Amino acid sequence: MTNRLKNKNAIITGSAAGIGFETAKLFGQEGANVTIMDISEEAANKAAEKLIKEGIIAKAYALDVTDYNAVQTQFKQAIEHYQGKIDILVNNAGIADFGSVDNTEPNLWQRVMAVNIDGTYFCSKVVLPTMLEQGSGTIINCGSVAGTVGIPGMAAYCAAKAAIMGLTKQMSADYSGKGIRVNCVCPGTVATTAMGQQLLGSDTSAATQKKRLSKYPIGRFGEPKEIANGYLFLASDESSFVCGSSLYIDGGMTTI
Ligand code: NAI
Ligand code: 1HS
Repeated sequence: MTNRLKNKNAIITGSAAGIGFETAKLFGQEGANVTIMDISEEAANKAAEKLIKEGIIAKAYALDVTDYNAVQTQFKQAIEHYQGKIDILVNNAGIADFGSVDNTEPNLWQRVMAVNIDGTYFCSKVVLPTMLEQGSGTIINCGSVAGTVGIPGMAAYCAAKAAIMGLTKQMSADYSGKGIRVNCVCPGTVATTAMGQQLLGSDTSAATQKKRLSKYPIGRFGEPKEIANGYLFLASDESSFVCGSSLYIDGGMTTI
């Protein structure tokens, strides 16, 4: 532990599992008071218990980031729980699904957009009044390589992630002069999470694996900790001059 987030209060959405959980753990190990928020109440509670057992200060809340009323209620409680101060928001919650425009049904399109982009907007909207009053804070959104290049058969997801990356720059333009930095991470495939497994699907044949990996110059997929490290950099004061950036953590996927 190097205490890079000592005395910072951090809310991480979608943090009961995967990249979000790894981020909550890392932030806690770096001295932050952590708020786990996740659509799965049971998983959120278990995640917080795990962190508390490690000596981390953590509290869990059930939250569907697409429900604006719930976002308002749960964030109010979460911010109050840590004495009304909020230093870090990580808009990590996201879902992916498959379909090209011609065969994506509107309800799937709307759900993918809702969780990724509406959720990012809702959660940011409710922390901003406190951050503006403080004159400090950092918001980190979750883009993707899919927000930069077209991934065949992922229309809604690519659109949602591109929107998040655009919103990141826009928010940075509005708030960086007010002490609030806004950035995003853009991960490449992290195969070990539930989303990674969904992405890779059931075809785990060597030929398919080789084809997928050929998109990654580094020759492997990412690990949740590698994305958490990016969130940590953007959350910490080490990135104090970094505003509105997209940090690609993708093994070079977007370079070829
Ligand atoms: P995951 O599926 O393993 O975990 C996502 C977490 O978010 C789960 O705990 C889930 O319950 C929660 N969640 C889902 N919908 C929610 C909602 N409406 N409200 C609150 N919580 C909700 O996913 P993973 O892989 O950890 O992804 C995290 C973020 O990283 C996502 O934004 C994803 O789009 C992004 N990402 C993931 C990549 C990957 O290959 N795994 C690559 C690029 C970006
Ligand atoms: C789900 C995540 O945002 C990554 S989409 C990229 C898929 S791949 O074709 O580069 O493995």
